[in-house]
Amino acid sequence: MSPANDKPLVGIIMGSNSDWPTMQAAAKILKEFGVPYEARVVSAHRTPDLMFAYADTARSRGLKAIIAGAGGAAHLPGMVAAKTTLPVLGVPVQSKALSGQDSLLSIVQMPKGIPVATFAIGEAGAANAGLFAVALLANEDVALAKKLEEFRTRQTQTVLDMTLDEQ
Ligand code: RP5
Repeated sequence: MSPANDKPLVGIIMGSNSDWPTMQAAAKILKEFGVPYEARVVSAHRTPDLMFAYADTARSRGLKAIIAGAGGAAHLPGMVAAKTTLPVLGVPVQSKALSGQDSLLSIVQMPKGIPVATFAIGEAGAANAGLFAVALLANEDVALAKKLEEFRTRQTQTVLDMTLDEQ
């Protein structure tokens, strides 16, 4: 899945299609900025061979970053990071049992040597992972950096324009 037919620069992967309502927030940001992406279900424990192949070939296929979302014992981002030197952005999906605390700790507590940039639990984290991927790409892309500046300016203006109802 990609907004254009361009080669994807960012891979969005997730452990299950039940993660997609959350991970769509990352896709929405990339689409808004015109960054070509792909989105796929890749499970660390249910499709381990696919996960290895995905991570192994990610750089040679032209990806610049991988956004990986998972819930529960969320080992997908860490395992993918173990198999590629691309930046891996981890999104803890809100789990039913522990509201995503388990996902967060599984992703954030990587032992030294294999980093995963970890974002907030749920949709906010997915959107911020999308924005972070844009910021990474913007280092080498002046037009994208300008779009990011404009996004921030609009966001600031939205808050400056906020009014409160009379009490
Ligand atoms: C994880 O288990 C997925 O990332 C998902 O968050 C969670 C539940 O998966 P399903 O049972 O909905 O497929 O692997």
